[in-house]
Amino acid sequence: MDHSTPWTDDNLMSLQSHVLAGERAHPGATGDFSWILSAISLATKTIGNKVRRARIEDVLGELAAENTHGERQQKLDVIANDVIKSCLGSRANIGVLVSEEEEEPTVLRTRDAGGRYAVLFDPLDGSSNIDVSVGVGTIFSVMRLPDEGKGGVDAVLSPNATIVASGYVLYGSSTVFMLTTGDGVDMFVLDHSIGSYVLAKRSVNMPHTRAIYSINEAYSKRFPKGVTSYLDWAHTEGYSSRYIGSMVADVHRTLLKGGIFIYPATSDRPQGKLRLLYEAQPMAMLVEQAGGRAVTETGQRILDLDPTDLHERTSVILGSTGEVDQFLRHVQTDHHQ
Ligand code: P6P
Repeated sequence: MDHSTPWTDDNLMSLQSHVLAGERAHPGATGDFSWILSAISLATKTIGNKVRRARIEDVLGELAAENTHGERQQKLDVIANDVIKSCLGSRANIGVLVSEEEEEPTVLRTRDAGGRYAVLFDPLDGSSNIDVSVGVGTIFSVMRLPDEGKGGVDAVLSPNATIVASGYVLYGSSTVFMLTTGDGVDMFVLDHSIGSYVLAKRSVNMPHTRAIYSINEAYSKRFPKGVTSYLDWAHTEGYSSRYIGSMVADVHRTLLKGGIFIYPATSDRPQGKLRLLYEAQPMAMLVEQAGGRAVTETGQRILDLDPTDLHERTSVILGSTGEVDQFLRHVQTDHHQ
């Protein structure tokens, strides 16, 4: 007998109630984790407000400062970084914060002083697009630190550290919060009229194939041969090309519509451009939880990579399993030639 009625299946579920429901479903859950996600929710609502009002509050444009990677910082990058740190800093169970905007991590407390988690984030990815109102985003992952040791950077780089959640918030035509805690990907949209992220889609599931590739073809002369032979194949097969140049927006489209997002190593960037810990790995966890694949050009699973530096870079190939497999066939053929 079908007990479901419209109101039981689609009742209004906020991010907060969704996370609390998840906590209740895990006996022994301490609420630690929910406490962190609520801080990320608050921070991203604040950041979204700043992004939406950028022109009005004149927070556009570049600062004289550069970030740790020699990239000119946008004012909003710095503001977003400060907002996240001020929201997370009050959570007593966080040991370390790692930000794309800061060379050194913020060590809030040692492991034995209660610092069980690290939060790693790119506060405002794609920020160079803000001036032209293209979607930008916050990318984050929550890592449970190993029980042994003091905590701090060594704990974050430890192979025993475990990513327990990852997600992003896309500040686009709507503000979308994508979250996985290891049991599928759920999508929430910020309802400004009530100031809450409301559940819009449970268990996001990527199509197995989709003839869309996303890559910056301006670098074609610097791609390895396998990448160019894949692109020649895709052109012959009539694929569509979609590239926004904002990782969160490009990955969001890939998650919802399928396809493949490729940021490969190039001759001038042999390690790739995107950062492993707070861009590639959070996105890889989301993509895998949505039924896709996330690898490097050599076919290595991104989530299996052991970082040796907080800001190290990697090539990123992620998307529908059928599309990633097709790409690897071209690249691996190239390696054997
Ligand atoms: P390119 C934005 O600067 C970013 O870090 C990602 O959001 C985006 O995917 C990539 O760089 C775009 O890089 O070299 O194509 O401009």
